[in-house]
Amino acid sequence: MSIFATKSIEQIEAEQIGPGEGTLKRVLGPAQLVSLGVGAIIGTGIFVLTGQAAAANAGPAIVLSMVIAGLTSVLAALCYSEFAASVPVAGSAYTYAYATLGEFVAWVIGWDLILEYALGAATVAVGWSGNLVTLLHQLGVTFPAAISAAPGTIVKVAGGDPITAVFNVPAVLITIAVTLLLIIGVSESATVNAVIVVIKLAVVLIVIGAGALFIDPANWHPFIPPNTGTFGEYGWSGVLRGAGVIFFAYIGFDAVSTSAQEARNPQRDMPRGILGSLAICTVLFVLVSGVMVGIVPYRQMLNEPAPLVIAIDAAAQRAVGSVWEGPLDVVKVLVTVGALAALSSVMVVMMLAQPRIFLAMSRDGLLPEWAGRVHPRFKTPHRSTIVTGIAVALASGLTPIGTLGTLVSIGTLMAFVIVSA
Ligand code: ALA
Repeated sequence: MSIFATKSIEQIEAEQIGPGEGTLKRVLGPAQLVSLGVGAIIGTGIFVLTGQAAAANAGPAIVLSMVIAGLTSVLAALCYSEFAASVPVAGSAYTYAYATLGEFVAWVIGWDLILEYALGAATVAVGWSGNLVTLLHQLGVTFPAAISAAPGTIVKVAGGDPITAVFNVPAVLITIAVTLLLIIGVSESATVNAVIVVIKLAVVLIVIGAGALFIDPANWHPFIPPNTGTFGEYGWSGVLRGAGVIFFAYIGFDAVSTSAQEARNPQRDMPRGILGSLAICTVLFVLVSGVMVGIVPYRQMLNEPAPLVIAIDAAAQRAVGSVWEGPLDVVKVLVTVGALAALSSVMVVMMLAQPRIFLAMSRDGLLPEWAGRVHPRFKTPHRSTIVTGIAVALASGLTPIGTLGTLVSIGTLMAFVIVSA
């Protein structure tokens, strides 16, 4: 047997029946698949990174960066759609590599996907922790700084000396909560995700609608600020660098493909889920970023972890004395709550995806048999979900967000390259 041996689609589908306890349930319809995609996509990228990319790289042309990153994602999404419809099993990029490039490449990409999904969830858990501490602070509650970040991280404390953190407790708690939900069932997880998706879509639409009233077109000029002489600092190179930075915002449409084995009608609905969610998010991202740099001069968003809050703040200052003053204060709190909700659902979908890759690898004998077991009642891959939960909890409790984010980008890029190949 060559390590480059491939498997036919018929063989892959036949092997999906698990030992004893059966297989995953085909329960997900088109709306749930689109909402899984939106759930995975809208998160840290749009709520955190957009301001940084506009301030440091693209200026108001962050809108063009969004379009470029969106178009690039569409190319990968077309490949994923084609595959998810023709090989509707749980393994996603891992299985597609097995069917085409052979077992060795599949094995490499199977492990690589841990970088995208498990560490992606860990990255977002750390972001969630930061947002929770901010929200508690807004509510007048001080969370102990020492247990709010990875070991060695210097945490600024209002009115006191900086503290060196020892562990990120909120990140671990949200990971445990998501793990328990995922064990209980895929329908339940999809329902919770759908509720969160409605909340975050509402928040994004409110920001677009309310913010649009307070745009000062002068902030859009010059649309592409002149390059500073350094590659990636404004000018066209800045637009491209910006696209690279906010590419993270689009990651997640591919996670839909790991649910192909749980889709009722994968041939019809997987392309709808993958391309539909990407299309919705691309339009929203272009609008949100355009509104954001229309309200606030882009340079003001440098190193700001909550750029949308800064934008709504600026709008609120312009609205003082008008009927909008009160509503905009509410919108500001909604944005923080929306960010927390958004990050939770990104975690749900990423941590839904990871055990399904393990399940597929186990069915092929590339992981032990227990990793592919499906719970007799819940019909979820409970053991690999627990292992994923423990790994994500440890990574998010102990690792700084910058390290995690870099590993996620490497893993995702590699997966997209292999799927396209
Ligand atoms: N696209 C996801 C996010 O921005 C990974 O959080």
